[in-house]
Amino acid sequence: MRAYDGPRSGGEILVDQLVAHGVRHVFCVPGESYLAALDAFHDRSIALTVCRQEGGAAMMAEAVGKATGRPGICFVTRGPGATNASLGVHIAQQDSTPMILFVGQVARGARGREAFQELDIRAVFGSMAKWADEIDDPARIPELVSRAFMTAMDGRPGPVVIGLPEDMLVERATVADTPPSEPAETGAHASDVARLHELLLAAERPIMLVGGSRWSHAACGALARCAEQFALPVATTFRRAHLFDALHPCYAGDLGIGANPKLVARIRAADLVIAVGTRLGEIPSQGYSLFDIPVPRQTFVHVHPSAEELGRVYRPHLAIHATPTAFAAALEALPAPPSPRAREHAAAAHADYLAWSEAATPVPGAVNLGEIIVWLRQHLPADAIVCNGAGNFAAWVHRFYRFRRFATQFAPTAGSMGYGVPAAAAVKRLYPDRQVICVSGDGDFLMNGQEFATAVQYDLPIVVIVADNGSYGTIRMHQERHYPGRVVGTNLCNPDFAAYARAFNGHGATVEKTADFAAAFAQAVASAKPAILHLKIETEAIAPATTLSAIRERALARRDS
Ligand SMILES: Cc1ncc(C[n+]2csc(CCOP(=O)(O)OP(=O)(O)O)c2C)c(N)n1
Ligand SMILES: [Mg+2]
Repeated sequence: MRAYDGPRSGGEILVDQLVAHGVRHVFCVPGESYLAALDAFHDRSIALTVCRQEGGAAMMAEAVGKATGRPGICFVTRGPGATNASLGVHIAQQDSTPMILFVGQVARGARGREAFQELDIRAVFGSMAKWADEIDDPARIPELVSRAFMTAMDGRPGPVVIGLPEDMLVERATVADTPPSEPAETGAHASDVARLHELLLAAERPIMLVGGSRWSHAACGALARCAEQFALPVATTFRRAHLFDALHPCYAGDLGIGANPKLVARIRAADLVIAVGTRLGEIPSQGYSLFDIPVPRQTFVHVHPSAEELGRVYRPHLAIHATPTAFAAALEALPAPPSPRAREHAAAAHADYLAWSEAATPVPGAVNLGEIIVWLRQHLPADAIVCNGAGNFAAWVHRFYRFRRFATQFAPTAGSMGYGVPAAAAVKRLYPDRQVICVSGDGDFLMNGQEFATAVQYDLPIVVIVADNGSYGTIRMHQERHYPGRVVGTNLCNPDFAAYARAFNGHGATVEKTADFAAAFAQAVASAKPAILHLKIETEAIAPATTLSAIRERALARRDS
């Protein structure tokens, strides 16, 4: 660490701060507004990944935050760069992910004149970030960067946006670096744990819902052991399936979009619901229908690392202000003689999950995405990472892929299309020895498909599966439900995605039959290049359990009745 070794430029001080905080990767699109910071990366130990669009760069940084629990770092230029990057900031907000976006800004003396590409960072990001500010004095960079790290990680993690006036970055100052910090582990109070213990022992139909961030391998392990001791069914909330081993005898399933109706019924009928780490947003609460607001019918225990989330929507019977890691450790220490009835209850919940996810459902067309996901779950190693963005194609991933380990799933609870490719590139950059798969829709892929070039540039052999149904299928589905037969603004005329891959100097292949997938996947892996497998899916095959025509017919019948 550098300390008082003579004046450094603001750019140097800043990048030295990142080094001091243990940052290994930074994602950027360059801009003339932060040249002095860019220059400082030239001879420092941080790996810089230059991206093709700031939305992609910010999503990569967000994925690093998800993977490590420490802020993912992104650098972009002022107006156009920061507004492109806002996608990743919004994901970090909704997904509770630590992330810091540094934005090159106009010179201090020009501020307020609407100078070239000037952006009011505090105003624009004020409602989206946990903290948005600018650094005006290079001597305060260590202080403010330290605060940015703590703010991004502490309590409920989230994004921080910091503006860097370009003249501040070249000004020199003498200042010491600040050492790195760790977020506070808020622990459960002994009397709350005792109360929870009583509730657990008295409950006949308990269930635990896990989600949010601030988890770790250790926390997931402790929770799994505790679930086993108490014979406590555990469901994961939307896009957090990696928090609990799908083959654990207490796993009750994925509480997301298109959740197993038996799981939803089980939660409705529960006498005790323990929500850990999750804020129970609109999707896991099944459109705010699962629990009464503000007071749930079920005895409701809410465990969250942020005091502000406790009682925000649901008034809990027992509120526990604790991180998942501290809570899981406290829970594991409790004695638990589970009754045979409790064991039966947990076994039934797991059996429901296994039955729901076991075999792919039949769908129209020659390529069944469900069968492909089942094949992947049977053939990928347990530590393989699966990324996706948003669209109906993801329903097959959520239902049929069985996540076994922490941090193997990277998907936006914010539902932002275009997340999968940048997330896959970022995690492959972090973990070059692990297999990284991205499942995309045709619409979803082209929202950030340009980052396939980044995967090629940095030699990141990810396999991207593009489920091409020629449609913004999700919206078409809603359209057929509400305006049957009136298709407008949802059809897509697509490129040859395999040729797209080859044009970028990657590997590309088209899959027209389910049976051809295994060989195509093997070839993609053997190519050792970033690869795209273009699946030709019928538009009709809109969801695992229904078709577009069936949705349309039901809607027409409703209208005519
Ligand atoms: C950035 C962004 N823009 C728009 C939407 C709204 N939206 C949700 S799903 C969807 C269509 C997804 O299409 P595709 O990726 O082809 O997947 P499909 O539903 O066809 O499987 C759209 C437009 C969104 N979620 N995110
Ligand atoms: Mg589509």
